[in-house]
Amino acid sequence: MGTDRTSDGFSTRAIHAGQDADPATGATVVPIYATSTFTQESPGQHKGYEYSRSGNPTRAALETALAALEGGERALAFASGLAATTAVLSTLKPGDEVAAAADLYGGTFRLLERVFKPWGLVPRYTEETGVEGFAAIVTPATRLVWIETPTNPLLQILDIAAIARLAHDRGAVLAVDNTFASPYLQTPIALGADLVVHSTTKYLGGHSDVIGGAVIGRRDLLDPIAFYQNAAGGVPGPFDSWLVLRGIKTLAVRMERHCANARALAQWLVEQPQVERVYYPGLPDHPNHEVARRQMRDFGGMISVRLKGGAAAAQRMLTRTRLFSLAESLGGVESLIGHPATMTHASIPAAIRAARGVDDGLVRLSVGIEDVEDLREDLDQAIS
Ligand code: P1T
Repeated sequence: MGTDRTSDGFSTRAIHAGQDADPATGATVVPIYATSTFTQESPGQHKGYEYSRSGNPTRAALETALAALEGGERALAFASGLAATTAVLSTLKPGDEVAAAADLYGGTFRLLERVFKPWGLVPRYTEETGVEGFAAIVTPATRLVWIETPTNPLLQILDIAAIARLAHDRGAVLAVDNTFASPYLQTPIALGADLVVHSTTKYLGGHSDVIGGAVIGRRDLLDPIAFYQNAAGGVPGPFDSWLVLRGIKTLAVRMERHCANARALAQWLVEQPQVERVYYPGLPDHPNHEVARRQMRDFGGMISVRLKGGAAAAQRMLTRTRLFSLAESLGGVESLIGHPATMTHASIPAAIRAARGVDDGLVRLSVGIEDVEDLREDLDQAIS
């Protein structure tokens, strides 16, 4: 558990929040408590832990660190980002409505449409990135507004403060999936959001070696989610918790390099004759560049790109990179290239995807922290 160090700067919190020396042994780094259970002195008399589904010291350290980084009162860690999303949606009742931005990770859309809709939840989507789009789909039955920003995969930027005001005026809760930004670039709770959700698989873990998720927010909203976490049981094991905790320590320095590399590549891509459109919130002509400037510290490591040759050109680029690995996921130190239509967003029906601009011509880049000249050369030879 350890102290939360709320008054310290971001990097100090990343390295120290929840990460005091181990009380049992003095270990400087939080140990991997690989134990399913904890010996009690007498029934009900123990040192705060009984059984690792209900609580584990390594996971508790991660949860304290995550709460400190997002500025939330409490955090809960899950076995995946989708397990975290499931936990939030499970606090709703059949008949409740969710108002969501249309540009979403494909797995989140699949969860809403194919798991929670049959169960009775009513999801509604807006294609508009402005607050008016949400105003049009929020009804008296709306309990939850759900957004990603930047969005996956079109890198749209949504105004968290404005959408939080609308949600609260209409009696709903705003949850922000902060996976693409990470808490280093953006803290939605400070902007008015009620809940933050993460796939810790991405920038928080940072090394493409673990699957995890988290929910962060106020204690009153987290209490029913904590009940669900223990009752339903989708928790991360101690080793996975430790990997995320280890990744978090270097989040600030990694994000700075991700952002610098992505900015340089986005500016270079715009100049290339083969390129039709570059989606990057740091470009001055991005439709929501000003909102991004206001609510983010920098513009992130994700770029989407559309080539002039359409699907065929996209296919060539996807199979020709040597440094960028053709793979799902994002946010690791190594650069990845992906095809949302057939990979991360394949679970969205083709007609809906195409109408939203996620078609066969779209390529997504997760820019890693390698030398930017090498990354530029790789993209250059792949599109030439
Ligand atoms: O994969 P998992 O840890 O369960 O996280 C799901 C998830 C949630 N939210 C966002 C914004 C995401 O991007 C993801 C997972 N996304 C990918 C695997 C991807 O390549 O886009």
